Amino acid sequence: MNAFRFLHTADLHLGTPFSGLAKQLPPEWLRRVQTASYKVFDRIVDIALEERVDFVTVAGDLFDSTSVPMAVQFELARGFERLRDADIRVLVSHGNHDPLGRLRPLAWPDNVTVFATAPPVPTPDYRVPSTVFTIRRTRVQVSGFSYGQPEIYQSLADYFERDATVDFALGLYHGAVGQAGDHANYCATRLENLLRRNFDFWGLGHIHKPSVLRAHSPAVVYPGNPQGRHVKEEGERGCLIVSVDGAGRVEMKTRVTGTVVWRMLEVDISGIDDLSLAVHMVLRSVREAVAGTGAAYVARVIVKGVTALHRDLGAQDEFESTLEQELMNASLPVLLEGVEIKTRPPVDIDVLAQSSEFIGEFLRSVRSCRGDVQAARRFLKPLLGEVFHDGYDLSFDRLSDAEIDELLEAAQNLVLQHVGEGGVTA
Ligand SMILES: [Mn+2]
Repeated sequence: MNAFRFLHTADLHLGTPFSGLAKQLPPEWLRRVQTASYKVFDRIVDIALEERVDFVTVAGDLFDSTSVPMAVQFELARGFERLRDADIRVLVSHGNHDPLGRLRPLAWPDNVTVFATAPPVPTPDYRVPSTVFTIRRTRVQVSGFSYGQPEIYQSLADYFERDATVDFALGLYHGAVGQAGDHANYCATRLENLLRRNFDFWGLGHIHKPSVLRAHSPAVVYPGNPQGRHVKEEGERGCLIVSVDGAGRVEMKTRVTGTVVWRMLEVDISGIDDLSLAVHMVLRSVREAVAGTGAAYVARVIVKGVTALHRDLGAQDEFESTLEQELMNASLPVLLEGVEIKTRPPVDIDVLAQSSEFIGEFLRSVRSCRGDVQAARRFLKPLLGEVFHDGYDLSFDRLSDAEIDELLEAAQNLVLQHVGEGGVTA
């Protein structure tokens, strides 16, 4: 076989409305983030042309939803045309966000292959659709399926079949391989199930955090979404350039695509008892995080540590606007998305916990909850049921163990802030 290369991406979520950010970001930054997301396919096309790849694969969630603005569909078509003009074919599978058949009818140029939908419950004779093409006398198979509805739970790994005549077989799989983390368990399967199919490369989609589940023979990779959409999708984002040599060996590199980078910055101010030093430390950590990449950043700053400033920082809004002002003065390309204060006052919690007053009882119950997450859930659910009502993202039961622990710590810190004031004494 001869060497070739391709670009793999997934989870572009074109047309994402960023409804949650409208309140948090000033209008010009909201526009910047929106543009970054709408234009991400353009940057991917630029990279494909620059890297002279032979084809491009997309493993689902090209669109954020089936009701994206029509203009977004046309913009995508223009990107496909630029690839067609460079003789680059595109292989697309649709995911849970953009199930096939629910989108407006708009024909793509003829360099684009869209994989047909998989039945939600396949019959034993079902096979995932494949297309085979030749690049400089090398026969390449790409197999993939589209979602025809927003939810498919069954693993489809066993329905991939290698064509015996090809030099290289590539599978596109939009779903949860191994641990799904925060993502829904769609098409949940295990790495072993994919490995059994004797393919040479698995281009995954669905999980937005980039991760290499296996580096070679075969490589199994989540490229991550090429543009983060909120602070939990932090860090530089990109697409994968995969080079295959004459022996079928795979080499991967990431090309950065995101122009707005989200950052979660933890700053430990333990022992600092002067506000200007605290602000200085935050600024230094921001400066280090954004050094020399040319991207625009949106950062959430988390201030932690044991400090006598704990009570002063309790006026979070004031600290946030001060930081905003100081960041602006330092002319760093950073917008503050928010500030979380997770400091603790320099008090001896062990001593306080022995108190027979409210504070002792409070600290003891926090401690016992933190030692037993099931007990914590039983204790907190009736108290927080009103706050975390049963919406998709807001239900109490969807909180992870780590989030429960964070809540408990935040409650403890809030109460400790008032130690020494009237009513809360050791
Ligand atoms: Mn997705």
